[in-house]
Amino acid sequence: MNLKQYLTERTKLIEEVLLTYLPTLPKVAEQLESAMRYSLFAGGKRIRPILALASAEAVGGDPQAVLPAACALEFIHTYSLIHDDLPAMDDDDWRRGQPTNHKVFGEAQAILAGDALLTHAFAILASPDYPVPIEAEKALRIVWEVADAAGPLGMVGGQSADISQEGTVQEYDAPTVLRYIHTHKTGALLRAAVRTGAIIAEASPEQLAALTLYGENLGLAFQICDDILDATGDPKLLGKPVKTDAQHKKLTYVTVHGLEEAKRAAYILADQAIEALSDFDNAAEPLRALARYTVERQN
Ligand code: GRG
Repeated sequence: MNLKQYLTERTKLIEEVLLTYLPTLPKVAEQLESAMRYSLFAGGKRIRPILALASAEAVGGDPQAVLPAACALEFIHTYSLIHDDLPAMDDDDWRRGQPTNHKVFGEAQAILAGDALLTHAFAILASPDYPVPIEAEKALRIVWEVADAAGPLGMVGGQSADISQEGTVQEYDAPTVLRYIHTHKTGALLRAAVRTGAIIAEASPEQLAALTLYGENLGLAFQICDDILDATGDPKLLGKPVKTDAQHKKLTYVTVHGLEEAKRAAYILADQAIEALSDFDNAAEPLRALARYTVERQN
């Protein structure tokens, strides 16, 4: 399959729908709308929504039915990046080749933009205006899946662990802590993307288990590649400075296991993700191609 064309088409579709979910605010709150729009349309790869759509496709579902959940995941991802860049967290000035949200709108509006994107994601998920009707019970299950992945048992827990271990690595069992950080900070939302697509598309329990395994392996591979790119990537392609993990004394796969082992682990995990789909037919080809792309990407 032509992954480049697939990604272009999917990105276009997702961006059209994302725009419809961006709330229009009155003039007094226009700063908030602008700050939300700025980061939502700053050139992200849209991996999480694309995974949700591809997962639905893999079980013969209608990608249209997944679009609200896919967009909600991108809202949450965007909030996490805005907050992660704040001075209180990573204090980054650049993301995706552009000044970070707080550099343009100030810290207060950046915090609020993150808050608004997170909260609005759940308004999208719980809205009665689904383009393809969805049963209330299924909608509630999706809300739970996303909340669980984004909150203290998922991404926020992982981010907290990541911040609290900075510079204190010797006090912990580094590989175990690293695994917790990776599976929670990054893995949980990617796993949820794959699962929500599958659940909305009525995957069987066996299909859901296989797709969950795919999502877990992909999530780990994705974060290990992020660590590799921070250590060795091209800042022009990444749109942000590199080697910041070392500056922040972050625990990364590269610092804990070394660069060669990180590359090896990423490829093994991508292979395991693909292997998890062995009972799926050609409809899962986009997911297989996405696993390969995850470990070959340059940004
Ligand atoms: C602030 C609650 C909170 C969480 C932050 C996402 C995150 C957790 C931190 C960002 C820093 C980082 C490197 C996280 C790992 C996840 C990751 C690789 C994020 C970047 O995702 P991409 O590559 O980003 O999908 P784009 O720019 O393509 O949208």
